[in-house]
Amino acid sequence: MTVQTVSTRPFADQKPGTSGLRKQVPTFQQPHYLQNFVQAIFDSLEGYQGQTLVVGGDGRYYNREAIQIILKMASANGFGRVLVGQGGILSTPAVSCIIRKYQAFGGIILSASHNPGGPEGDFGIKYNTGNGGPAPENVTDAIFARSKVIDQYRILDASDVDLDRIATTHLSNTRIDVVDSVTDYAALMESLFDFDLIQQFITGGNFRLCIDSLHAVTGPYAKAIFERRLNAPAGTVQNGEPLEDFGGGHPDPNLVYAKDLVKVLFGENAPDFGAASDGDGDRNMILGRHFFVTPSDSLAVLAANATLVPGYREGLAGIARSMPTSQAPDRVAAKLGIDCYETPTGWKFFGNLLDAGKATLCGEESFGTGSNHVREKDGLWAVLFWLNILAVRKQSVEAIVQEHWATYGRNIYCRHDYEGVDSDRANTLMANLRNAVGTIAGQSFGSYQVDYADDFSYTDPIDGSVSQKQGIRIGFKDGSRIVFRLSGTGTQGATLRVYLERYEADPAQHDQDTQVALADLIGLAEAIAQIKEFTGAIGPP
Ligand code: VG1
Ligand code: CO
Repeated sequence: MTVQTVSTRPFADQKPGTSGLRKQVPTFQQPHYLQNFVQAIFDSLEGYQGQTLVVGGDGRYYNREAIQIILKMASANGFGRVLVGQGGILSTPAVSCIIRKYQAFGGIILSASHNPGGPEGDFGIKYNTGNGGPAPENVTDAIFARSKVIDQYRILDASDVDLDRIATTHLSNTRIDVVDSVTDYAALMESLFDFDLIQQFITGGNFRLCIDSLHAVTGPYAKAIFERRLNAPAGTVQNGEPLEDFGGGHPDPNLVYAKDLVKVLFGENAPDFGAASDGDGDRNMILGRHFFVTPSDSLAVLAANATLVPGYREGLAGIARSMPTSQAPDRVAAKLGIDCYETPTGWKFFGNLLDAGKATLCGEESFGTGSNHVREKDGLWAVLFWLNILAVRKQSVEAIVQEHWATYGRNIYCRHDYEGVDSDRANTLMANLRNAVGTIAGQSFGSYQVDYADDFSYTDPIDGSVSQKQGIRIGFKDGSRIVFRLSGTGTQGATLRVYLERYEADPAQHDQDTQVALADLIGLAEAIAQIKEFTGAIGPP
């Protein structure tokens, strides 16, 4: 086994987005493309010689090939040990858990999350630091800078590692441990939740649940935890075999793409509880019988009920939410007398707050919820948290949410995505908004009086780093809000995201249909941003 130094030329497009580098599979399959990015990661790090790296992915097409390349490059670059999930499988929260548990130097996650997979689908790669969380912006900036000038990479000339057998082998001086994908993560879950109580609850005959893994990474985790450890009936986990192309679907847990689950939970004789997770297992969607819980409300409900759960019995230090997430969690924080932090979109911005002990629970409107137990959002953790609360309160999901709204008021909320927009036009739309914020402030639109309008800028309270241009916010005097930003996870064209929110204090108005309740704001958003003119879309998607 010899180390080869391979000459290469930079690719200009290796700038990580909201969550790592995501491209279509053929882009990653170009000679040297993945290798360049991996070497750029290693070149931007210091002090990893002899240290441990964690590697795993969501099982999508090209996962195994990528892992073999990374193992050989990790060895050639001097890592002492690599922990890799069996079959190359590790969910994103499991990688975070393993990095922390074994005090690894960092980890590499192969995933494009909820984006479709397969030979013509998407692939992605992301570096996580020693706290288990996504690399902060100064690290991803350094990786990108390095990728633009890289001229060689190091790789071991060796045969492939058997990823399917749990065993320890060596690549030159590097120890390679193929580890069970589920064990460490499942043990962490068991340390946080009352598994005995949840087991009694879901096997007691009065409660039925359905978990949909959308043929993505959580299948083995969900089967091990729900069906084997908690004794839920076989078949509780549907679409539980990870497939390289996710069965042709989008592994995106929302009302559109998790259609099998939606059909069950909104059908006749529906179960009491349903949940789905995404490609890499960090997102979750929570459903009750004929009832959808918005992710923003979910975070608020978990926060309000946290002390019912063993891992959070002592209470919360604080809550953090991404800026476009609804302000429902802020109301819980205010009542609890704890801080609520507002961060830019992307889990990497929660890391410092979690490390500093300022926030215990975090969430994003994009079906992401998590806590200080790891440094990623965590789909199955959220499902277990809900089940633990349900097992204690013995009420329906809908009743718990209705009661929450009666106590705190309801932040009626939705997000509209305008996909496949021409990038130049999308950038012009945002530039126009940016130029207009100064004049929008102070204006009135019908009954809506603008309270503030700005382009969100975040100063990290721990390290003082500043992240600018994180989305246009227009806040109204009655607490309503419209937010505009462009997605940073897509691989083709641009996606405009419009986030809409209105606060409703009156319980008699809480059963309103979301789109109806937000109709005025939707119209306003379209007019202010000239969405029709720039995207060609007639009405919300
Ligand atoms: C989206 C979500 C964001 C999330 C990110 C990664 O980003 O809006 O909240 O953190 O995906 O999630 P964007 O830039 O497309 O809006 V995942 O589960 O794709 O790693
Ligand atoms: Co994800």
